[in-house]
Amino acid sequence: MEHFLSSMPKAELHMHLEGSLEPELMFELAQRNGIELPWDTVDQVRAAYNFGNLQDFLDLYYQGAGVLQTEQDFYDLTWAYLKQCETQNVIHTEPFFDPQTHTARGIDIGTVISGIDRALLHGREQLGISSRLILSFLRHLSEEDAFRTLEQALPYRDKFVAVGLDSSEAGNPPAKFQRVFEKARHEGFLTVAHAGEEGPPEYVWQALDLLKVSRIDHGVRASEDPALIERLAREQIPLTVCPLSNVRLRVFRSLDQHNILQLLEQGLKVTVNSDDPAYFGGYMGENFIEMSRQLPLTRDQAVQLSHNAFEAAFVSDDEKAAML
Ligand code: ES4
Ligand code: ZN
Repeated sequence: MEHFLSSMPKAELHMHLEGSLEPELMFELAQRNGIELPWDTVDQVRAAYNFGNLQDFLDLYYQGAGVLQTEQDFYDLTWAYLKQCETQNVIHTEPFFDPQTHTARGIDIGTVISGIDRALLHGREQLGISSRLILSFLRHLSEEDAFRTLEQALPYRDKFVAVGLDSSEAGNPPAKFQRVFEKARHEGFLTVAHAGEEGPPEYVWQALDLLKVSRIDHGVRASEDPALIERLAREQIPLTVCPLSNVRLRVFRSLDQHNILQLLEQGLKVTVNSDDPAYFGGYMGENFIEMSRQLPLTRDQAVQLSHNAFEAAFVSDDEKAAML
């Protein structure tokens, strides 16, 4: 089974590039850029990854991202992730990046996008991994800040296909970003949003009705609302579920308590993703393998989960047909 899961072609639709920063690269970039880190060793960094909740994680994640300064740093970060994809048979990926994490530190959005885009291009040419980039707004900041970020990104509009919404969910409902998402759609971008991770089912309804999202990131708390489950199933709205992330951030007590297989059996278009692989214990391969160890995952279900991701990808029908 584990060999089957490793060799199965996979697509990833929910991962944050800043969340693929492994401690080894964090130290290398800190040294290269003359930045002091609050840890002395890789082991100390990993020991700090004992999160009580989403906010604990985000505090560390933003601190780690501080070592990313130059175009080459963003290239190296993205390239390291793509090399992991290669070893795990991830043949298509749609990563997020958080421009505000960097522009707030005085880094130009062009530096960020150019480094990422150069690595994604290289990944297509050298590794045969297709990709689409998603710009994600930080929801703990204001809608005005998101508008400014979208304006700054428009000169690079051909480098990303969608906008998303991440960071602290509770208290920052999708409704707060209705106007900036409308502007993004008007500019031709698709939309997605994190909803129903720590936030209530109501936030999933808002993401659908107010932000007109094509996919819901996480969405696992939809199981608390039968009418919402019915809608997600009827409209075949993809959910980008992140099993190891949900356990590390204590959305579920353990993987054997996760509802991913129930959601799948209820007819929802569920996918498996790594979210922040450097922080949550693994990439796509580890997510599938840990699921098979702790849940009664069948081969047919694994194939269905993988197939769903290709179907939910932001690529043309012709490109899908070539990947499937
Ligand atoms: C995130 Cl797991 C998660 N939730 C919300 N925002 C995030 N950014 C990076 N990972
Ligand atoms: Zn996420």
